[in-house]
Amino acid sequence: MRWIFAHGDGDGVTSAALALAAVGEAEIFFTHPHGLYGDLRDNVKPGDDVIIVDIALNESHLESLIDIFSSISGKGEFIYIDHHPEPIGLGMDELPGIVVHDISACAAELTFRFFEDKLPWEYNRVALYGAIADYMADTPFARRALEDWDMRLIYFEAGVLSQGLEGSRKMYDFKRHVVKHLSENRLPSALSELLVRALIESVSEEEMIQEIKKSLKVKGNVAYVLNPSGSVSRAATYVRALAKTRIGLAGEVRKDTIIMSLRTNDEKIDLNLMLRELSKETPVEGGGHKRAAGARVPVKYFEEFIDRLNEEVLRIT
Ligand SMILES: [Mn+2]
Repeated sequence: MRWIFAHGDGDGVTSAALALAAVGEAEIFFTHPHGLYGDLRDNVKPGDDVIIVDIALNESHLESLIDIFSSISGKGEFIYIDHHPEPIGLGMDELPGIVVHDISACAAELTFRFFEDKLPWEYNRVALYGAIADYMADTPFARRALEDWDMRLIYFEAGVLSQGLEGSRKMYDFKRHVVKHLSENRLPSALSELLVRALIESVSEEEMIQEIKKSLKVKGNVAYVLNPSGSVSRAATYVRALAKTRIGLAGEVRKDTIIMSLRTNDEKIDLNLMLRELSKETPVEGGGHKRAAGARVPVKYFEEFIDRLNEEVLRIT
């Protein structure tokens, strides 16, 4: 059996579609850094082939992950493709199996380039949708690929895909259907359910912006909003822009944990590094990219967490 483990966002879905188109058949499983270890352990049987795309490696599960990667790659084919910064204290060349790791491009671009000899050139537009979804369309590959198409069509389709997926967060069967659809290089807008979800998502995003204006809070250099009506990753961007702070944070309270997205547009701030450092000494689990990251923080630690972020901002700037 062959598995593709992927993130459920635009970059993850397009990466999975490209990998599926290249290998022909596979079970698609959506996961995230926090769940990767458990999902591999509970699903992969000895001898299975595994491709992982667009999933960062978490500090907290690192040793178990390396063990399970070794046991998978000992009996089957194991390919890990990712673009998130590597975990502190691990060189990516220490990982077993085939590792494609580059933080300068999105996972869909890396996946397309890795499987390029197995894919018709027209699949470069699937990689472009992923690149646009992950705000990483300004790479030499993406600029060149865009020359093969009309930019406005590609951006429209990438927008339908990103908005549509944002509006179908936990609908894994639907997302598997999207992967299959894209693996045939069919247009996102040709999938009517995706198109309708994209339209609904855009309207509710507009409503959410109005709502954030009223409910945002500012503490030092951090503006935040809890339980926005839409996606926390979008809300984090809007809360920062509306409050004109250096960091925007939006979180969803789930029992005693806040699951959040953080965004900055400040060149000097590296959110991934800040969160990974905090993960080592506080009950925070988080990471991602320099400008865009995610974290899980206990509710009772939230206020102190905001203070720690503010201290870090003051320390580095
Ligand atoms: Mn990505």
